[in-house]
Amino acid sequence: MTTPRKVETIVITGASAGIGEALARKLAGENPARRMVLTGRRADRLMALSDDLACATHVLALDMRDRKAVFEAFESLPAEFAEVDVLINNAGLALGLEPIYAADPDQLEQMIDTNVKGLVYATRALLPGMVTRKSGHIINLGSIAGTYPYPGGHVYGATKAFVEQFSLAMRSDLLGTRVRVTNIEPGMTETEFSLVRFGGDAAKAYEVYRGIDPLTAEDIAETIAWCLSRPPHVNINRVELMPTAQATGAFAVHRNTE
Ligand code: NDP
Ligand code: 8X3
Repeated sequence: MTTPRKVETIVITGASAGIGEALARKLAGENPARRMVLTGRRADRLMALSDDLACATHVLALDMRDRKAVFEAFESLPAEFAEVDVLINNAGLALGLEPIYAADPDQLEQMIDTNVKGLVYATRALLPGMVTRKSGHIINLGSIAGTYPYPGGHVYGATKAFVEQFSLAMRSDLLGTRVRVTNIEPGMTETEFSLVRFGGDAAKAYEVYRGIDPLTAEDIAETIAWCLSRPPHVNINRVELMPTAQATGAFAVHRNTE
């Protein structure tokens, strides 16, 4: 048995807000010796976060939908960040809540390109190094929406179902490499998620969480940190978590009215 490498270099996609930002703060706070690559489209947010963190950071202003940019950036990381131990595939979004027959095709495409294709690009770019070093951990942000459908969730939920299956499938391919894969599947978590989903409509976003105690970005960050801190022989395949105030519902039935 060789001694596993200590977790040191961590890539977080979508670190400019919400869960990604909370996780960067949590992991840097736990161990300032860590090195962190922070990605997102909003460079100003990433720079401000980087200034706040005690650990060494490398900021990548990057649109995850841009395949060439993602591969180039991750395959040419500065030497001190090049040996990535952990990839947090967090960048993602939901857009709209209209039924599929009325949804905006551009929004549908943006969800697929970000949540599915962007996640695959980052994974494909960074996995070879992990496999060669026989050490690594990929944490994907799935969702309860990948398991339980809800009206208007169609493509968003389907992207997260992809993430769920992709995570399990990767475990098959990675057997024997010591690289771990975990899918985190949260329910309602109050971040900028609903603001983004409703195109910046703060009143609509507020309604989503009104009167309940939703999960927080910090709750998810703690869950991820716990998964990362398990000993190397333990792979947490998936974690599904919801606010106590949320549950799945009964099947919906439409009755003919005569
Ligand atoms: P936020 O909207 O607060 O954060 C989303 C992050 O993703 C931002 O940093 C954003 O950065 C980044 N992002 C979005 N699109 C792109 C893109 N094209 N390229 C690069 N980065 C992008 O939402 P959350 O923190 O809540 O969401 C994080 C993940 O968690 C998502 O995958 C989401 O689906 C998942 N999730 C969220 C839940 C919730 O209820 N909040 C529940 C279950 C899962 P920027 O805009 O700067 O590019
Ligand atoms: C986000 C959770 O239930 O709003 O993935 O789709 S939900």
